[in-house]
Amino acid sequence: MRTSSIILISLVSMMVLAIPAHAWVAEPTEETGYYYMYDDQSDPPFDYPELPPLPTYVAIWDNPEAHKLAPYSDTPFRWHMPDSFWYYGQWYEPGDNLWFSSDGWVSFDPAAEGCSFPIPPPAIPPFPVTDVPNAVIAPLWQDMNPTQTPDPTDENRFYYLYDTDDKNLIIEWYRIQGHASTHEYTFEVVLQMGGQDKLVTNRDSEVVFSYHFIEFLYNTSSAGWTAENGATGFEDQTGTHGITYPAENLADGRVIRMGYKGPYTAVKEDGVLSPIETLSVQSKTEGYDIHFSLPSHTRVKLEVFDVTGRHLRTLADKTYTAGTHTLYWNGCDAKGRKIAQGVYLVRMEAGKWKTTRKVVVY
Ligand SMILES: [Ca+2]
Ligand SMILES: [Ca+2]
Repeated sequence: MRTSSIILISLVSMMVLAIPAHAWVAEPTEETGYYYMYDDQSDPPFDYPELPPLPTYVAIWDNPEAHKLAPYSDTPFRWHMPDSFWYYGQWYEPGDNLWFSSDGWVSFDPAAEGCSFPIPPPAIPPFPVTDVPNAVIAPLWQDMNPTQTPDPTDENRFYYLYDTDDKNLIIEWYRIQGHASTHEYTFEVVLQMGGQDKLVTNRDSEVVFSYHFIEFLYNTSSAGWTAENGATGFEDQTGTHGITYPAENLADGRVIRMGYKGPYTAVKEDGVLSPIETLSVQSKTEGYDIHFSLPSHTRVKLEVFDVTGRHLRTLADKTYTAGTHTLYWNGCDAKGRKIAQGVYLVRMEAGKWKTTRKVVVY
């Protein structure tokens, strides 16, 4: 009896140990630059908004539409962004660059051009790292060596694919080898782009939420997944805020997601949000409420256009005080006629900022 109790207790302990305690959430705080991270769907980081399920690993190295990156050196590849991405309170827009490194990271920082970003293991520092480049997103920062095997092999290479429909950028390091060993690692980073459509403001809960996700996906490591494999994490544009993910929690099939959630009211001239991030159009039974916030006294022009660019009405053209404002639009054009069903654009010019929101009239 006593023996079986001990066996039972041992089994329970083993089961507890066998269930990976990976749920790891960093609540959006000043310290983390409002990013959060989680890797376990059963433990979402907050109630609002609903998040799509975590993706699963989809290899791209054998996809004929994927680009194989060359030359096979540590010189980062400069990619011109086709769509916008919101990262640590900054917009990166079409035509801006994102650099991909064979060493398991990407960066928005122009200092990444030609940068080898040293400090290889075993001196793996946690993120953030003030050394340039900054704005680094690293699924597995290690001193990889993709020159160890000659082309045309597909292994020990990295690839990227931009899905224009889903606006997903996928970068895969495929059986990439560590510099100091023959260990191979296969993993991905996915950036969900999509411009302002992916930015949501919710006045009720007073948050701004961005669906510009960053996802790290892990496939296999011939060395297993240990803290010695490299650094996993991301940092802001100054390299002073960031999050390190405990590398010993990585595993085959693990997915980590990061996104943005910040307070709606955090509107500062030099701070997190500009008026363009706060503009929202809320449909009412009759007409629309247009909300926006200003960091200071600002001249604001709000106009309605149809999708062909035809001007229908000026809703406002005056100076507003700092703070949050709501403007009602009855859904009529300048002559007081109800506008027809269709898609319209509300354009705001607020000081140096310009932005538009789509409005669907039913
Ligand atoms: Ca840095
Ligand atoms: Ca390297």
